[in-house]
Amino acid sequence: MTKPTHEQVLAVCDRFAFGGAVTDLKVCGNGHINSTYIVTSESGKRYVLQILNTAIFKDPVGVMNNIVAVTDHIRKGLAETGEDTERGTMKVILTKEGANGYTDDEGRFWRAYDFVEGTVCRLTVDSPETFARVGEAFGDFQRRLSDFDASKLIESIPNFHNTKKRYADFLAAVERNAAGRVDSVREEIHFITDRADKCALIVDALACGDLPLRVTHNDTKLSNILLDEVTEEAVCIIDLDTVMPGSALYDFGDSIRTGAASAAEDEPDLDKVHFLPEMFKAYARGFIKGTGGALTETELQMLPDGGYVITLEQAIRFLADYLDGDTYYHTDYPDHNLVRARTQLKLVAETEACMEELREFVKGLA
Ligand code: GN1
Ligand code: MG
Repeated sequence: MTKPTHEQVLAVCDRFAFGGAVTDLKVCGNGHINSTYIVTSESGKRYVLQILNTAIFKDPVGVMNNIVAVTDHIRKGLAETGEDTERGTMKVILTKEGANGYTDDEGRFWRAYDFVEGTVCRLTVDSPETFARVGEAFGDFQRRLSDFDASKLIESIPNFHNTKKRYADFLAAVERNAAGRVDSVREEIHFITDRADKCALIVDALACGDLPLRVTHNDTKLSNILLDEVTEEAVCIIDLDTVMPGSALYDFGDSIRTGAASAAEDEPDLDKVHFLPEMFKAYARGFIKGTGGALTETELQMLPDGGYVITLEQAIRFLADYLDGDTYYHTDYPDHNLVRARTQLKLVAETEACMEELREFVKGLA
């Protein structure tokens, strides 16, 4: 789909109930999937305007219905306990016609949110205290949705964290060799195929009922939570596109993947990339507290597997996209997906070396 012109974006703004004319419009580049703009209206209020990637999210209206239902539920809970309903969850801005999104003449699907002022989003954190708060917030998110009727949700991306399927898709990408890159990444491919059995850990435990199905966020990377710019308090969980039934371990794992790492997901210098057990521990403490004691014995025991499997899964996804010629993730340069895959593999290797220590630690918490 072609990039909209500035004038086209302004015309789209006019469709949404932004309370006044637009005085400023900026592109905001960070996500790997959707395209984001920051809109300021004459009232001074700011909004986030996004093009939802409909090659990936095939049912955009369904995705928005999910988000409206989930955020309404959370907001109701916040109101009941007198917490911050303004900044505590995302607020969808409807179109002037009252729809939860707008499809333009070229078929792009647009949606909008309130901009949460006074917050920052980070790719890495240094402080274990901050990361523990992030853990508590994501745990709390699951707790708040524990009484949400999951049958109201569509599955926005089927098999999203089906790591076995991700692995099979990866093997197919190796087989296709669409971009002719296989020979240059043999070592990475072998690293992954050596760990094929690990891809079954969470999927099989869910299938046999050892792990419960919950309503989960499924994309809990560090940059998907807004922190107060002054206090670093966790303020608002964003990017709810993939909220659907899943495992607590997915949410735990994706935060560990990004926050218990010493560098950003696309750090090209692997010497700077390390798994940080102390950050894992801080997050685990926060997460368990946030879930309010809801995690089962098996979930607790498998927290280290959550971090491990989701990091491996992400490596598989980045490398598969590299082999396919970068058709899924936005990339800024030709080897971007390979750089990303390599950081993930380094983290997998270092996590493996600490697994016993992590297991001992969570045993102590349980
Ligand atoms: C994508 O949407 P965004 O940029 O937060 C991806 C996640 C990956 C992540 C890797 C729908 O997340 O699954 O973990 O990139 N989202 C989708 O940074 O595929
Ligand atoms: Mg996203």
